[in-house]
Amino acid sequence: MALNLFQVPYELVESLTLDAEKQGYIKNKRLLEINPKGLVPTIEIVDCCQKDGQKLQDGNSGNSKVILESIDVCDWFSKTGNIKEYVPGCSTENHAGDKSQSNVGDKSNAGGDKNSISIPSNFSSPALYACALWANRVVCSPFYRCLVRQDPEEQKQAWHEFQAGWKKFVSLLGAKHSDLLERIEPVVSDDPEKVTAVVDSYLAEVEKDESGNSKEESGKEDAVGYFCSESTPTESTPSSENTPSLPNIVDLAVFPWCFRLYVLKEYRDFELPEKEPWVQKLRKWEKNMIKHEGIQKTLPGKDKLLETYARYAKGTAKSLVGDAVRQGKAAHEI
Ligand SMILES: N[C@@H](CCC(=O)N[C@@H](CS)C(=O)NCC(=O)O)C(=O)O
Repeated sequence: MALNLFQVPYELVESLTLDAEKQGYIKNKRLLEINPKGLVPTIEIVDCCQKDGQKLQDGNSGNSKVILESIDVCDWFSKTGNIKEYVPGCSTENHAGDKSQSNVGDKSNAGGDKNSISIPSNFSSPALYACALWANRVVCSPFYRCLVRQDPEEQKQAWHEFQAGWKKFVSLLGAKHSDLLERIEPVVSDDPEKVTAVVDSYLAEVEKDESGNSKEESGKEDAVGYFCSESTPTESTPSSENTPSLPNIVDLAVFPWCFRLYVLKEYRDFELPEKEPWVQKLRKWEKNMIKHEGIQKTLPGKDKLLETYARYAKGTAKSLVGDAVRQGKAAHEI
């Protein structure tokens, strides 16, 4: 998603192929060389350019740099500021929203001058990164537990946690919550529990402030915002004039688990209470996320996803994630 959103040219290498029993994966040899866990996404930047005279090796071999973990990939991009300094063939213009996507996914076009790859400074920060890890814990991990665990009581418990995670995320949409990031900053490199505690105490204050004032922001169709940040672009905002506001690292971290909600309906008959205001807000956020062409392009076909998750739902999937969750670990711990 981040690569598409910022129009970073890349070559997609499908690295997980189903085995003959269709339960486990045959993993690409190069993937296992650069990421012994064999998890995707794994990004390899070959022929890395120099930055301030220093090659970006970071323990990786030669001139290539490897980045593991989806959240770290997003964070790395934001740290580079301007990708062109690192990725061969990138152009030098300023960021131009997410209008033209012509070279995405097509290495042969890498080098086109039309595309510009400068990452907005508010895409990630130490506090947002910590929040992305938090969001991943409260949303992604319960999703896998709903699906992989076979005990109906455990599934229900996980569904309860999954909804609670989403409810918290939704409560933190919009620029008015940017204060939270200041509170997170002092605990970013600490125990993740501290980040959770700061988020929860902030949410308790928000709830207290808002009690008695339960009116939803009706009428402000697109004013939902992103995680702790400003509103999304509306249909009427011409993206050619201003750089439209983009989702940040936290929005990207959780979006796949919103898009996959129908999987839980299909296999567990779990459904969000669509009429509740927080779910409506979540759906508006989802709609705004999908408005970005770069995000749209990453969406897998719904039937394909159902097929992929069927073996997780039956508890037969042989994969690092499937095995870990079956053994009682959280998906974010692998
Ligand atoms: N924490 C990792 C998780 C990645 C992950 O779970 N990837 C799955 C596909 S979405 C995978 O590679 N599965 C193969 C396996 O479990 O063996 C991240 O966010 O990048």
